Amino acid sequence: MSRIVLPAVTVFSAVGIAASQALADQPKAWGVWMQEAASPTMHQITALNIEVTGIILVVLAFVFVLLGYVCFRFHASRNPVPARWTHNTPLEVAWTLLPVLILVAIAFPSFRLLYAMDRTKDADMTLKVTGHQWYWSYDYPDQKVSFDANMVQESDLKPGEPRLLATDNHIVLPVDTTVRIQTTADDVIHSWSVPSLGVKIDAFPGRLNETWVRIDKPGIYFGQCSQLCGINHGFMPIEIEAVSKEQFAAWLSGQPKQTSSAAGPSRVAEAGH
Ligand SMILES: [Cu+2]
Repeated sequence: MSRIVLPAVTVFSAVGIAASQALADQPKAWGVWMQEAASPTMHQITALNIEVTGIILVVLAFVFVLLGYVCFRFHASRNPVPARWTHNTPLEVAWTLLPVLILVAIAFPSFRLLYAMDRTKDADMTLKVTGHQWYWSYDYPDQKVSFDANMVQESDLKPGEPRLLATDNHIVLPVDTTVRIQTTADDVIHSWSVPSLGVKIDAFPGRLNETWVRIDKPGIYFGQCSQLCGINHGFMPIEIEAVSKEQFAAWLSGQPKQTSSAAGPSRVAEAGH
């Protein structure tokens, strides 16, 4: 299989090198490929996607070549008297077995990845995420920090802040740190999703879901609610600033303990730590 996917890997890794100059990725106009990976989960998702796309292309090419051959070879002018047989046991075994083998070959890496991204035993810290109509609130239970994060309205955007993605308060997380993420909601079902970190997890009222993230490099990462949750579903984005462990500690010490949105955190970069 590795020989089959090699051309695809070569093409896409060239794209990856070009994109890696930006610190953190975000949605772009006319973007078609996934955002640049910034966590082990997303690196594996990207790799699996390339593998499966390779398999799809091989199957697609095979079917089209076969179809072309049949159109040509059995055209009425070349084959005026059609054969009358309707069964061919070896052929039927082959076209049943081959797809099964292909699906099994896809299933193994898929399940391996599903279990890897499910949850972690050894988290260094916890971030609790609560979905509301229509904003997110965040708790760092061990550090006793809590705040709400609302979308920045278009008229209030500062230069460089992306429309519909920037939030007034935002999550700050240290890089190279395994963070347990727990999600819940206080009204309807939401979904907390950050593409470049490979996280998409539903937030249910009355239930705690868990996943984890480990961010590779500093930068600002954006996400959106991904479960239709009402009229302002499209206006409850997610903004994460990943910083060094030292900057994170400095940010934490500047946070008011156990208060909600009143005095929100400022961006670490702006505060000049
Ligand atoms: Cu929502």
